[in-house]
Amino acid sequence: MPEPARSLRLGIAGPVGVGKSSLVATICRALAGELQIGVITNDIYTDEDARFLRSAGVLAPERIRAVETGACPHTAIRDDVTANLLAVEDLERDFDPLDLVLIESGGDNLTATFSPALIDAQLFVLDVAGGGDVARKGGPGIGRADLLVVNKTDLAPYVGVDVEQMVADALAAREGRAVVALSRTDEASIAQLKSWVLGMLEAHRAGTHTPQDPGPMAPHFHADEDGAGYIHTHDHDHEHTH
Ligand SMILES: Nc1nc2c(ncn2[C@@H]2O[C@H](COP(=O)(O)OP(=O)(O)OP(=O)(O)O)[C@@H](O)[C@H]2O)c(=O)[nH]1
Ligand SMILES: [Mg+2]
Repeated sequence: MPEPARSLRLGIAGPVGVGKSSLVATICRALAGELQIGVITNDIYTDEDARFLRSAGVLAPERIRAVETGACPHTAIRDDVTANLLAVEDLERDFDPLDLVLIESGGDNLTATFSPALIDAQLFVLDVAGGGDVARKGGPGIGRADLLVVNKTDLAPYVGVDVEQMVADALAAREGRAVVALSRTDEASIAQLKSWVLGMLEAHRAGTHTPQDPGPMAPHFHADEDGAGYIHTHDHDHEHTH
């Protein structure tokens, strides 16, 4: 079967500090020997995540590019993906042929997921330090991202979280979709993550994977400058400002 020219575009979303950049570094470390990889990071005000990844030495520094969103991260991965899409296409052109492009969202909240206009598949990341209950609470990323990662399992004993229970809750919330319990210090868990990425790449190339939209954000409140505010939703396709 002919391989499509385009890379697998893999999004990584999840709340602030759950270990998204570290996970990108882990994937690069595990796969840079066998795949051609590029990385796009999204930060609100800085290019700090791109600098962290360059200094980790897991990829040639020029293969790691930053998009400064200047706004809520979900705006740039869901509502108007233009800046990210241009960055991905530039990378793909400059390093043709790439196998895999990893796009890290800025840390947002439980409702932020990638639009399938930007990515082919997405990971949603939680960490045990955020609390064992979070997986049960659900939301579009937890429920319907292609893979849910329960990260930093090495910290579980220190924060009193039962990882097995958290994974069981996640599996129940996900109706059987994949969950990986991960720690950057646990090689077996890294092997599981690697094999999931390779499986997704194979499905992408074979044309058997259909990108899914995990769903719109829930209606939410925005404050106005005068102290009042308004509730709005994202359950429409057109662009808007925020
Ligand atoms: N113990 C432990 N710490 C981890 C692990 N992965 C990441 N961390 C730490 O968690 C903190 C946050 O990691 P990052 O990778 O920067 O998290 P992030 O989700 O990219 O953060 P933002 O981009 O700011 O939302 C750092 O101090 C990491 O060293 C892990 O597997 N175990
Ligand atoms: Mg980060």
